[in-house]
Amino acid sequence: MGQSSRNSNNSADRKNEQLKKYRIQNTGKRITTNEGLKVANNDSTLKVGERGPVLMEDFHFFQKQLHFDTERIPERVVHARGFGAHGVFETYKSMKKVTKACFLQEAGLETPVFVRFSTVQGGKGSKDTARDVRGFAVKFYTEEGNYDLLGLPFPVFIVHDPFKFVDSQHALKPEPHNDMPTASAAHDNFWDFVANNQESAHFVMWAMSDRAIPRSWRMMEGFGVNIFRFVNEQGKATFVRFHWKPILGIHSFLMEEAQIIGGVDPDFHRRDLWESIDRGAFPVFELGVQMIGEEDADKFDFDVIDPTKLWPEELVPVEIIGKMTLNKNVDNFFAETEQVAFDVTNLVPGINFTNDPILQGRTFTYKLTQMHRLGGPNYTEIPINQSLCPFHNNQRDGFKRHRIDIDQVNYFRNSIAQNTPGPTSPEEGGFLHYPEKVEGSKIKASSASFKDFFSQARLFWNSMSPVEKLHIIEAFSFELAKLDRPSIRQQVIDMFVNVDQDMATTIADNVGANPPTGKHVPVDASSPALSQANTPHYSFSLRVGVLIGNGFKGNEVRKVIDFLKQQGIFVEIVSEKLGTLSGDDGTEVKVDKTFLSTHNVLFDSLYIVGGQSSNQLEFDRYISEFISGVYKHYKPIGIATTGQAHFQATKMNNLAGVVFADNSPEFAKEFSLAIAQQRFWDRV
Ligand code: HDD
Repeated sequence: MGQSSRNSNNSADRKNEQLKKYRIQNTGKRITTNEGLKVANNDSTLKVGERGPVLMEDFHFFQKQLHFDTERIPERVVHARGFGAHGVFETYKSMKKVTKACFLQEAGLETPVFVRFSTVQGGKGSKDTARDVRGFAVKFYTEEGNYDLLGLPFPVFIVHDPFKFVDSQHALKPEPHNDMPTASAAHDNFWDFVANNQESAHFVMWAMSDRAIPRSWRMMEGFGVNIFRFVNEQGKATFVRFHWKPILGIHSFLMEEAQIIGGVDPDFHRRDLWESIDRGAFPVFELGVQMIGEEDADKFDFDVIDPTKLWPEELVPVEIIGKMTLNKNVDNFFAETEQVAFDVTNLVPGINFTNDPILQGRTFTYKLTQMHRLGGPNYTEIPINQSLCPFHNNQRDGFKRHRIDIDQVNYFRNSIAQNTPGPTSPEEGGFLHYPEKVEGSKIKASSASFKDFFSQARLFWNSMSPVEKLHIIEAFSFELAKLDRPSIRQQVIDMFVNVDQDMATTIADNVGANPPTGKHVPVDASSPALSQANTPHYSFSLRVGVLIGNGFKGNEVRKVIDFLKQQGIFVEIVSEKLGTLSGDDGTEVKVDKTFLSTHNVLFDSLYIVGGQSSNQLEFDRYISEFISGVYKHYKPIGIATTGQAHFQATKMNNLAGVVFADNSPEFAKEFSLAIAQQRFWDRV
């Protein structure tokens, strides 16, 4: 097989084509049993007389009911709540020099992908906006088989030995005696685990930071966390870590917003993804790689295969090598998002394992969980999991086997089929494990080089802006205040003094613990790439709520709304009742949401127009409630000439980020710039 035929071709629609034959349209069809029998009655069970008992003979009823009784499958143990979308990955430049991975060989190659974003702690029905590490799982349907890149929005893991993974997740999940709390780590078990497994310090700093409450999955970074190897045609290996960089920048909610949204719209993130794809505002992430030559591995003050450490971008730059565009929503949540099965061992030639212990520990576990969830070993035949290239081997049978293997031979080596299906040489695209030389005694131990738990946790702290630091302190104070046991609070304070004395002392004061006595580790370095203060800001696809009643100034409001929409801003009209509102010149606007059916936390900004209403008092009260929420959360507010009355400057506020139509000829432009800025932290 030549090189070019192993490459992904440019048909991003191939997965779509493959799925097409499974898409069934039921509308307009006659109802049948699952065996295809047309039925004459679809309203009632079969009974003896109208009021008589139901008969066993009613196989149609039984099939319908029995199917319902079994229509749930086990939810994922962790990452249970998630949502997926289809897309395409485009390679920017050839990576031939470092990897023979087929989909990275040439600029312009396109590979279909399926992505599933998830939360970890909560069950399938929990809220999207929980403070949590998330999942960012990408399946590339390459010409050489499926390649899965499973990521998190943090670059580091909670433990460095997979033996403790189960403990960490048990401790994170709701406490077993009362199954509380849902989708939250704010409980004794989690923090007890943290204090007694101090390698978690770095991960916990990320979990307490704004990274754990993203504004949108579209504005969230993804990290492959584990350390992989790129391997080129010559067999030369390079250590590699993967990064997804959202082109909209990295943005977060405030803790209070995330908590309120958990109640008023628990589906916020999936709705945000769905709506942006639906409106053609496709989420885009660039793929970056950090690479360290094997010969340079010893040059750093951290062990490069330690998954609780990051490689600072200032030391090891991120090279951008492609982009992923999510451009199609699923047709059916269960068939696609729920049945998609990711596996860290889904590799292609050119991408290989290292001795990163967490990666090693993950290698067998995904297959088992998919077999358990999806009812046996044939889950790779489910349409969303099928590879684009055909598969051939001698595995047979098992629950729900779809394919009909027509060969007599189902073993290797054989003479009947001339030893086929047979292996492929590495030169022709056969996968080989990297022939790393290893030696040593069998011991149950972790490397001493992994045991600096606090230097990078402090590097992270040093890299935060003052606002981000404040948010970390608030998050710790919130979580620790919820614990039942003062002793755990104290253990956590005494642990995190190693990261920063002031931070730990302030938290101790907030939660009634004793001030810590220790000192933080002597690290002054920072990594500006870790701070969200340095991320790009755009107004594109942010949500603006227009609070409006009848009698608005048609000309003024129309121009502003048109301008915002031209910038790709999502505009929603909010008023007291659904229906149509009229302006002074006959301009009409359709109301999208009522004050009751939405909430100020669901908007990135407000445009206050005001107007008349049948219940003026109530109308004005709602507007002032919306304003005070959005003002409190530092978000931009635009005030139309008619909206002025709703917004009084006082000695108590400095009006940062509030734009008035009255004193600005370029109001729409200024307002959209304020929307792009997103937060005005200097507001009082
Ligand atoms: Fe894992 C799911 C990512 C460590 C065992 N993992 C899962 C998902 C992601 C990750 C994104 C969700 C996939 C989906 O949407 O269906 N996991 C990671 C990363 C890790 C990591 C980046 C560390 C670097 N995981 C890890 C360890 C183990 C597991 C150490 C066990 C030894 N992970 C699982 C699992 C899950 C899973 C139990 C649950 C649901 C599933 O696999 O499909 O097998």
